[in-house]
Amino acid sequence: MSLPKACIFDLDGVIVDTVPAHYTAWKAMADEVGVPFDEKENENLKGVSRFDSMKHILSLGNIEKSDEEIQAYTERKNSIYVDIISSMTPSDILPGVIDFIDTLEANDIAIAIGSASKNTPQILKCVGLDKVFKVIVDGNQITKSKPNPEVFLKGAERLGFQPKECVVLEDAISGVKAAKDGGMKCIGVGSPEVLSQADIVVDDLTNVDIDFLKALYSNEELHQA
Ligand code: B16
Ligand code: MG
Repeated sequence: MSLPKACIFDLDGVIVDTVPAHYTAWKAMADEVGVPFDEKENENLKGVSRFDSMKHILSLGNIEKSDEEIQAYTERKNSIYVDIISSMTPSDILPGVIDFIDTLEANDIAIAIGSASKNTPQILKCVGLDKVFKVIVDGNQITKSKPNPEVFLKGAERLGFQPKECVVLEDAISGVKAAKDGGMKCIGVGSPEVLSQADIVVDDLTNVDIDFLKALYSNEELHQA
């Protein structure tokens, strides 16, 4: 096999830069419960569901809350978040994404979304990508949050391909682990130190092309793009 059959894209932090909006909204919740929270700590929430993210923030301050209270925090967090992202437009798509999608389509490589976000449909609509992906698996359709591989395995299954025939593009530690535990190749988008479990890490998708995918599948020595 010299090329993958499909690419499964994470959404937040790979296709659109919603990471600062998530951070702003979680920081407001952390301030409310009196827990110190910064961008480094926010790395641990990337790819993690809303409920588990709030639980994580509370655990940082050894704070106990009932499931109902946690749910109420997540609803408040989401309303801050949705307010910020509702003004997103196609100009918020990250560098290299559109060209890479065009390349994949031209080479008959299927594309899917594998995101933990329940806001996936709204985000894709805002940025004009709601009719582009063959398969969309998001937070509304999964029961186990990343690092569990469920979201990507469902994506591969609905595409009709084996996990090893799919490449996942991910910006989160939890998402990279999910892809690798699911038996897929993984291109990390971000810092090589943070995403050390990925097969290769890039800053963004600008230099990810067909030759890059061929190299990934032929196990050639890969250098950071
Ligand atoms: P929502 P991804 C993830 O999306 C985000 O990285 C993570 O920060 C967020 O908490 C999670 O979605 C749930 O999002 O609150 O919108 O349902 O990176 O898997 O595309
Ligand atoms: Mg992400």
